[in-house]
Amino acid sequence: MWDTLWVDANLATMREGAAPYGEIKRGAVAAKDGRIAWAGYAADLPGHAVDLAREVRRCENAWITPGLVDCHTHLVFGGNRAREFEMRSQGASYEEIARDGGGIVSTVAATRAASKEELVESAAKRLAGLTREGVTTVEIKSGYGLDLETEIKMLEAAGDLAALGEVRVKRTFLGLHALPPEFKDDRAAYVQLVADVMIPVIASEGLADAVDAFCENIGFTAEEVDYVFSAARDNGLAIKLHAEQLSNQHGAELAARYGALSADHLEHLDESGIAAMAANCTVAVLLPGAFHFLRETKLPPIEAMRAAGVRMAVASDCNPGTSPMTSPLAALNMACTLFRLTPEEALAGITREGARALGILDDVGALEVGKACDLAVWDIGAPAELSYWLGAPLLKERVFAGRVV
Ligand code: DI6
Ligand code: FE
Repeated sequence: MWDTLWVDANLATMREGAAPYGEIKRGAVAAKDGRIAWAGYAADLPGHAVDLAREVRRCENAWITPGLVDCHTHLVFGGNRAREFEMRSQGASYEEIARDGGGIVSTVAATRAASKEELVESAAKRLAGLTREGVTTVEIKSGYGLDLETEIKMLEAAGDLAALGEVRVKRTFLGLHALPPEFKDDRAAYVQLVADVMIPVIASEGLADAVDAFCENIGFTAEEVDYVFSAARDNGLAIKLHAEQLSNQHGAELAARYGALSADHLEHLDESGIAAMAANCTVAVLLPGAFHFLRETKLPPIEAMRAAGVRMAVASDCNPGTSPMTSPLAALNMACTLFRLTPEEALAGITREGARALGILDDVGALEVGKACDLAVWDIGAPAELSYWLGAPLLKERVFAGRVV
């Protein structure tokens, strides 16, 4: 006997190699103990719905997709940067503001000043924006503390969000996000602190699953990132990288050499970076929200990545500076309108490929027996509508670990 059975539904399973979207019209999905126990054509169910599950939910022809996986966010932070947004509207550039002590560093001050409870409270509101549109797994980066105490406070706040029991959370330590003001005359000492002190503590306390860095002319050099990545590897943490967002630092190649799960942004990625990512199965995480907010004009090399077989994920990059966006569906729309992904690629990007970019494809990202029963039930007539509408209330029901939440 299953716990719950969803019927009168169409499934976009997002399984590979099958029909577009892994589509199953007139399908059904069953949950047992939080996992998917059955998924397929309703006609193939092994009996009458009411005899098969304790609860039968009729979906009135809605579409069921895997719960969305937002694989790149900076959801936990203090304050916001609406003032900087105003300055940008008067002509200041992101880089100018960053060099002036604004930008990331101003969020660092606000995050250091906030209590863990305050961080949880403000992030919970942003998380509600994501879950309202079907997110069931979210990655959350630290990186606005830049000292051990505040980085731990951020990672614990992310852990507290997970403890609310509404989403899965993967945590990423982003020590090399910006140079903290107190180290402005000694970069090397900060890089050493991150690699030799922070990473071992964070790894041994189980506070993060992965390490990320901002490899950029206003961030850290490939050499500095290399030093920190080797500490990540030695401490058993997965690797991700903000690469080639504003300039080409050949960060994606470095990340790929470390077997990184993903390289993210990638507007300035070149052929050798693409080849390295393809060879190492490093996922390209596309962040059209940041592209949009920065009014960027250089497009990531989508066509070349597609041709090389690089997997592409799509995420919100929710952060106070370059992507104050809490809408995964807006990210899908922008991935299609700005980056020319197909709606199918975009949806795969925020389900299956997002899961791959987090190293949890065995567990989530597609409607497959054995995976967690994380579902989004949508009031739409075809899956392309998820990328097509902007701002429409499409979600009918969200299911986390088999429970309707
Ligand atoms: N790249 C980004 O887009 C965000 N971080 C990063 O390394 C921006 C973070 C911020 O401006 O607060
Ligand atoms: Fe980011």
